[in-house]
Amino acid sequence: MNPSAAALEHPPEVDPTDFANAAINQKLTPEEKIHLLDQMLHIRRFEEQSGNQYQKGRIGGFLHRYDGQESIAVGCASLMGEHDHMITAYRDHGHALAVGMGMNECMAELFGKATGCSKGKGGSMHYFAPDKNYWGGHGIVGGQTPLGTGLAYYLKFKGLKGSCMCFMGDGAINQGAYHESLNLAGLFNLPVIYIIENNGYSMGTSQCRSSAFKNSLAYRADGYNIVWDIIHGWDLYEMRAKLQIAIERAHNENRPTVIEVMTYRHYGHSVADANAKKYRTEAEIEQYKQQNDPIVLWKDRLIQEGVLTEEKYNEIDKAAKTLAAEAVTFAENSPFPEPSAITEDVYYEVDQFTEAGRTGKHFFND
Ligand SMILES: Cc1ncc(C[n+]2csc(CCOP(=O)(O)OP(=O)(O)O)c2C)c(N)n1
Ligand SMILES: [Mg+2]
Repeated sequence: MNPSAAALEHPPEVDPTDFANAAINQKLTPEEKIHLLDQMLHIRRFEEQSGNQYQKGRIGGFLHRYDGQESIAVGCASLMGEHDHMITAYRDHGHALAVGMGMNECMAELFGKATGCSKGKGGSMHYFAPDKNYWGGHGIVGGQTPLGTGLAYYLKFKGLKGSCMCFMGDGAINQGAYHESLNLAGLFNLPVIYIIENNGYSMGTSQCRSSAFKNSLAYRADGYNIVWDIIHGWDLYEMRAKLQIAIERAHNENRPTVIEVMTYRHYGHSVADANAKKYRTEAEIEQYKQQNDPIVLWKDRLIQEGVLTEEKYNEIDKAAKTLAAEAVTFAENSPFPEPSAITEDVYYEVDQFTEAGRTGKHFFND
């Protein structure tokens, strides 16, 4: 269980009785609300297929599923503008699909095929789409935090009105790189939003056994003079309402935010840990699945609002399942990369023969 959930001491900056009333949510059209559901279902059905295909031996390496956490990536992606960026850790499928990457390129990447988003050479933990402001996909716990801080530095340096949403797990907050990042972000006033997806566990270790904290994990931000907040991640309205405040802080004041999002993963840490019931009780898993599944909650909410019917839901879900199944066929039928491709795509600047690659000077020098 996530202890932080019981310690909501920080006053919310928007109406906590119903986040649907926040201006950013009031603006949503029925079509947009359905689209958010569609995206969450895409992720859920993609992950089901990824798990199935792994078990069939078609996928090598690691695989970390995002089932249960969908509303976080989808809520955040729905708020992205031209200069808003995302970077995350190895649990990266949900963010990828949420920013608009296709199931085919994502499934093919899992299969190690040349048609994958990283040409089959990255696998599950290394999805990238720079054209969609999506910077991966990183396997080293906390390794993405300095990179995300750097992206925010870039935005400020260039005078762009944007933000970098830098996602991590609750286990990453004890890494030195995270603290160095917070220090620089607080010191330089960088438009970065550190989003801790607190699913209660780092592999098989519960939050209580891995982190020393007062009140909440986000509260540590106080020490770096960074504003922080807590979000119940399973509520898409709350996710969007509170994240929007952080985005505006980044856009208008060039200031960072730390957000702790309460969430839960339905399955094991990775495929190597399919027996996730060893370190958490069956009752806890069931409770989250029954009461805190972001898709069920959003579905119920939309039916209550008269925006959705059971029939429409089934239709959307069926289409998501079909897309996921088609992605498997696409991946199966795609070729593996040529052995000669192993030396390609190692360093972008050199491969592309860019000015930076030739001169060794990057954007800070122009
Ligand atoms: C620096 C480093 N140490 C250890 C690992 C092994 N490892 C991979 S995932 C993980 C747990 C991280 O949990 P959390 O940050 O809560 O993310 P979650 O998996 O829950 O999304 C660990 C210890 C690693 N990849 N990198
Ligand atoms: Mg975790």
